[in-house]
Amino acid sequence: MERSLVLIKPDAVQRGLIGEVITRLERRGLRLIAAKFMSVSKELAETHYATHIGKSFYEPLIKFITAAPVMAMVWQGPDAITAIRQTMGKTKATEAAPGSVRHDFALETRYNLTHASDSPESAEKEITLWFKKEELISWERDVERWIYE
Ligand code: FUP
Repeated sequence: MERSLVLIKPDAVQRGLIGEVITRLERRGLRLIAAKFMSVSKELAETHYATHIGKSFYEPLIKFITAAPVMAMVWQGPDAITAIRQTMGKTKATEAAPGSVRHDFALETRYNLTHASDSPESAEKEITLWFKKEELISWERDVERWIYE
């Protein structure tokens, strides 16, 4: 079973797309195990995007992610990392597959609405960065037996 950090970023929050993104992940069959609506400090943003330091889009990206609240979440399921990134679509909105969140609602790379972990290793790192252990909820979603074994 995999887990992924998912951020509904400031553009999606401002545009009233929190429910839309959550609905798509719920309908996919994934299980929500943590969520908080929060402001992002510069320090948290810089740690989260540390791999991009020095790139041309880094400073605008930090400004963007700290400009309004985000909905931070952890979702779990089989192959969750691939499944969630597929539901969101490619980072560059104009390359995102039809039917994906970014295809359906975005045009530009920076304003691409969501973040989702790209590997099990970065997922574990990101979940630890954004959530305390006690904020992760252990529960059974009974319908899962009709979605996967
Ligand atoms: P992702 O794995 O989808 O989060 O994408 P990246 O780690 O490559 O990029 C992180 C964020 O940086 C993207 F969500 C948007 C921003 N970005 C740009 O603004 N311009 C770029 O050319 C690449 C990324």
